[in-house]
Amino acid sequence: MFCNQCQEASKGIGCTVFGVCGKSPELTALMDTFIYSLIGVSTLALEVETVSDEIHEFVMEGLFATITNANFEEEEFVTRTLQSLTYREELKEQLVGRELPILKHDIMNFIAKTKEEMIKKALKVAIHQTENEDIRSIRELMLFGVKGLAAYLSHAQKLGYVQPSLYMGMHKMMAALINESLTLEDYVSLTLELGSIGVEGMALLDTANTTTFGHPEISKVNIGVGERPGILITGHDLHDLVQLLEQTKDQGIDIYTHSEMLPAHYYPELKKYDHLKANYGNAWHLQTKEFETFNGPIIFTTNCLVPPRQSATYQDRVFTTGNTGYPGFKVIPVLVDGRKDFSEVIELAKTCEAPKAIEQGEIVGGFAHHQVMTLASEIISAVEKGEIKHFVVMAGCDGRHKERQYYTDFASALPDDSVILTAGCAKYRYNKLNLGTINGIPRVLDAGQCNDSYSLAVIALKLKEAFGLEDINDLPIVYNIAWYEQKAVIVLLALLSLGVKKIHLGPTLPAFLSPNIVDFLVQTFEIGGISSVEEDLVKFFE
Ligand code: FSO
Ligand code: SF4
Repeated sequence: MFCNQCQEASKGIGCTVFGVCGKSPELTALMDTFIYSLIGVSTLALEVETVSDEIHEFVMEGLFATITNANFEEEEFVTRTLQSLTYREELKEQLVGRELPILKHDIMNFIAKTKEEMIKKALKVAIHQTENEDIRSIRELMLFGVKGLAAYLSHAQKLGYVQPSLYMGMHKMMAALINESLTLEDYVSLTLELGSIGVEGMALLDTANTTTFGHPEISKVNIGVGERPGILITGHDLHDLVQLLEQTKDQGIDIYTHSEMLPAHYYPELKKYDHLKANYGNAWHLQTKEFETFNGPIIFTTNCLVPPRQSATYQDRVFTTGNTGYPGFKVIPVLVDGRKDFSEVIELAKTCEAPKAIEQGEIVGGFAHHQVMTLASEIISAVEKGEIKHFVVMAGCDGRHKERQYYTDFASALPDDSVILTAGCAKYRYNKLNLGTINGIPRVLDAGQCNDSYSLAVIALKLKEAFGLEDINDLPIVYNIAWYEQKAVIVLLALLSLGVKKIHLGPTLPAFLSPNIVDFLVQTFEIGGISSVEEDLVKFFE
């Protein structure tokens, strides 16, 4: 096997024996062949007259399912690959009589009917097999970015928000991955185009979320527990959460959020449910410990699922939905009208004990662009008076490696006149540090989930306007971003496409970037890594 798509790739190069995340060589191969089949579908989608929503969504959901820590079910990818090849044949029918060279390509003709055939096929068709190191690197950058894009488009679609041009953008990027006539320069411009599509995708999701659930507002979130049994919901899918909240009303149970579901507490249309009780625990990688003490059922709506330890006691309390899957975990049924049926989870919850407290107190969040802009005059005056000297964007991901302690230390060591802007699960490294306030403005402003990094870009653009600056890079903003998986890749590409420079990316640069591509990113965007807190505090603020 070979996989290098996340920050925890073994030895900073790639997982070759077994995934650090728990992905087996067989699953890796099945995903590679599945991706190859999807590239075929996307390539055809660009050529034919009509592509059904079903096919757009199939590609989008398929990409989402291959994101790190989303789905560990081998059979799922066998089924999806078979479906993908069926769609390929249907699309090809629309091209009968046309002499397109691509129709002779293996991607349009290969057959894989069994799991074994699919696993074998991967040896030749994984994007990682691309010979030229730099083309391989940029193709991987694009593939991983497009996976992140697909995840965000999927969330928007669930709420009824679709922009067909973004589906076509997704197909265009996929088709480029096997196009041998493209030069490195072509790939560079496509990558930046992907970043712009990422901005549009995140803007669409922002509209979907804020129109459906209202604008996030300053909110205090309880991190303790109540006395009633609870259901813990994790992942990013607010559409699943609202259905769960509806179905659990007046049932004598409470709903707790975990990890990236925390920002649900900031939305008026979600926080109005009294039984949306608290946020339990921390970032995704601590789940194997935290799920032990929760006592009640747990629902995974999206990544990040960590395979349970053999000794885990919570396995028969776990449910998956959407693109998540793990052998042995129960799956939430979907009704004919598309709604999810949480009745089994609810009945199970009623038989469970209340969660055991692992923390107490509260945290404050809800600083997405709309809320921050209502505070604009206070913020601008604090900057003008010199009370706020720097904004430090510390958005992104958390992860299990010890080196991520850096982010806690960095946040603690920041001068008192700096404000952290955050989004994503990276915040758990410093959102409970009590870093205080400046003139009533908290020093950690949490915009929301990783996709709400878009909010941080909007805030930066609006501050640029408010301060009458020409360039977003003239703002007193430092970017010290942590990454883990592929959604962070689209966030990074989106920021680059908006012209943001001097982003520091850590804890390590992506393993899939070749030295030449790193050079390009350094030269063009002044991207850099991180070193020690002491050195970085000097370097970033000079
Ligand atoms: Fe992923 Fe990062 Fe959003 Fe985390 S991009 S790892 S679970 O921030 O949250 O999906
Ligand atoms: Fe390794 Fe990350 Fe790939 Fe998992 S997703 S196999 S940890 S590189």
